Amino acid sequence: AEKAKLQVIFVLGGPGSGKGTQCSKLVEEFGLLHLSAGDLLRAHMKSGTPDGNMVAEMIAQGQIVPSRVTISLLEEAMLKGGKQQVLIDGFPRNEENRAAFEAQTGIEPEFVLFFNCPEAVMEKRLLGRQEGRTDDNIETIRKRFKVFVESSMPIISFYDAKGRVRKIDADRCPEEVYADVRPLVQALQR
Ligand code: UP5
Ligand code: MG
Repeated sequence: AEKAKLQVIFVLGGPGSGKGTQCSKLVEEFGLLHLSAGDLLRAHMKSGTPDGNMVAEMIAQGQIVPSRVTISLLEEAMLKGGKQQVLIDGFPRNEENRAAFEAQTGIEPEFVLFFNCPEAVMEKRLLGRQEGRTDDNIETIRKRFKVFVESSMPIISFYDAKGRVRKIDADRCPEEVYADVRPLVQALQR
């Protein structure tokens, strides 16, 4: 039998734009594999290896971890997950991430979900979150916003130029946002 081709959706948007929240809803309805690069890196932080310590430091500073680390975590999780459809949440974050992922895996995304949200709204959400993340303090939040604008927005522009971006107004309640997200992913189901 022919091996089914992996279908990847990149889920991008600023810190606190609702990537994780919307991915959970998609998993619940469609059963695809959800890989949050940030969650994988936070788990890796706890490994106590030199790489793990570097990751902890970079996350606390809101900096982008080298793709070597992130891509190996994503590849391992994709293999282990064993699903045909994969949501990659919070990656690629810069040109280095994007180019390395494409070169190493040969995967191009079906499309890019882009959650567009004003910074003031994202800031309020992140400050309200009670998960104890080392980067949910106002100083690091401001650094994360700056990195998003300078390094991650160009990736969205890159895919937009290829007609691959599906832009969603994320400044609404989760259910209203999902009403726009759902049909995009539904269209990939057979
Ligand atoms: N919330 C969600 N949706 C809402 C809505 N519609 N209305 C009102 N409230 C809403 O949501 C954030 C909060 O808002 C929650 O409390 C939620 O209930 C509420 P969430 O769904 O968690 O938003 P999300 O976009 O996932 O926010 P997150 O903080 O996870 O985004 P980041 O992009 O900042 O975090 P990530 O985990 O992707 O990355 C963290 C760090 O890891 C990066 O800064 C970087 O240092 C490192 N990293 C890399 O180096 N490389 C990578 O590839 C990935 C990460
Ligand atoms: Mg998240």
